[in-house]
Amino acid sequence: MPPQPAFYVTTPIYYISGTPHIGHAYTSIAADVLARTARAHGPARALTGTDEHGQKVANAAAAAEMTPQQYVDSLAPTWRELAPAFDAKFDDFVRTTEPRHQRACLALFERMREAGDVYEGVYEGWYCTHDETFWPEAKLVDGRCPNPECRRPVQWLSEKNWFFKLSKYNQPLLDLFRGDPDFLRPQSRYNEMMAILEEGLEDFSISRSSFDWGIPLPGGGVLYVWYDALISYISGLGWPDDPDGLYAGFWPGMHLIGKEIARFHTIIWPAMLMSAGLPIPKRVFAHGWITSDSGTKIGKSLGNAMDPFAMKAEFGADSLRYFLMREAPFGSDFSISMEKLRQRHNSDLGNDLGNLLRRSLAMLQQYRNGLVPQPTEGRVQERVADLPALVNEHVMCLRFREALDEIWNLVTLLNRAIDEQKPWELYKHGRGVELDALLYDLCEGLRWLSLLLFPYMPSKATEIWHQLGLEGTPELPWDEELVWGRLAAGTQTNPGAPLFPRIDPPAA
Ligand code: ME8
Repeated sequence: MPPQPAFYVTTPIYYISGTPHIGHAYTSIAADVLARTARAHGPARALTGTDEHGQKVANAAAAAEMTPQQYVDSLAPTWRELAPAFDAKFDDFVRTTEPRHQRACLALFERMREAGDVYEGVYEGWYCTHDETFWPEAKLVDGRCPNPECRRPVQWLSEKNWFFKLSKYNQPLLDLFRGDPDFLRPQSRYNEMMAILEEGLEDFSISRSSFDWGIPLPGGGVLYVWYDALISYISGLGWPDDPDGLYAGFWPGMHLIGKEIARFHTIIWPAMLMSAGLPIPKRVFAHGWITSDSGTKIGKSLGNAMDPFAMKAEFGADSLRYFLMREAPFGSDFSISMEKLRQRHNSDLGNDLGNLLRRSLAMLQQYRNGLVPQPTEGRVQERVADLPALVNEHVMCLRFREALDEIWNLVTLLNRAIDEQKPWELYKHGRGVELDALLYDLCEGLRWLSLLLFPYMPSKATEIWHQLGLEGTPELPWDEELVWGRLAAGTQTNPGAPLFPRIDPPAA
């Protein structure tokens, strides 16, 4: 596989006033799978964080009888815990109240002003505080926020603000979309944004002046919270000073987002960057929503939020990670329930993968004292030659489920080899060469599975690694490690506890 350029992926920075739910865990886990796969090929970086300014936070702080700063400081630790709780490894966590972020925002604002793209004006129109979005009268639905997931009352604003000449970037954005259809995936979101671009863009307000919880601007007022939030993707790399060379080394990167914020990420953000003369993101992927069984988007404000920490307590982080990546194509909505989680845990993980490890190592123990035999020309080797490239390609194109399907072909192949070749009979009939070949294929196949599954299930993949008698972790370069025959003959395997003990429904 040719070396890949430095890889950078971000999650949205989550609204600090919310509570982490399974939807947030979903994006963070997906970003982690992507970053871990990229790290198997070269340098990679992942960023997450919290969105801490805006009117919604100011209102929530007032309701909690705290200053906004006290309020956000009290909530930040919970958000910091989200990624580590699901074994998602981020290189940095950016908070929009940090000085490094404020500096970057003001620097970008200044660049856009120097480009002649920022002017003073009066915003007279509607605003949805919950979505932190300006809405023209014509877009309202029954006088309320047009977002079907929100539909809250909107507020009339009349504010003297700074405006961004977004209209100037209408044509460059159309050119971008037409020239690079992969800029925004999946296709449904691309079509939606093209329709907005074809309808024509209007300039819009990038500051607020009726409250002060935001990044203060030199002449008064604060930056509009979305303008501020988007800049976190480069402030988190150290732009503009770039003391550690991270911006130079990793930007532009890829953004993973939920589909409801595609307009901000693929119209407003690239236009801001174009105006400031900076490179635009390589790609934006707007994934689907996790819904309840009735099809409603899961979210705290809808009262149906699923607590990811409770799910983890029942299934473990790896099983949950696997479920989220396997259940549906990344661009589609899907529903989640304890029953569905249980089903995948017991069947894919327990029966297919866990049993493969258990019976392979048990037979090796019984027939060869747990020692890996000499590698021989096995039948599996030729079947897996393309597997690493295929899995990598799927993951880099955000086809997590398809990548897992490919990996599972190897699980099935190995399980079938046991069922068809019946090692117990080979042993009984003294067919030692064939038995050794089969046992080697099983162990080497499991080593490959450990390396390929590490991005999805870091802790279970490491357990497989250790049960195979290998040291360290399978966080290793694929080019060097996914070479058939690297597992040394004579390795003493070390069978351990079942990987995925069965989980039964609670007694009725
Ligand atoms: O929008 N299904 O923050 P937020 C799948 N601060 N993903 C979901 C989800 C669900 N039911 N619910 C939430 C914001 N998400 C802004 C972002 S970025 C510069 C500023 C995930 O706390 C998904 O990634 O509302 C979605 O886009 C994000 O959480 C929204 O998080």
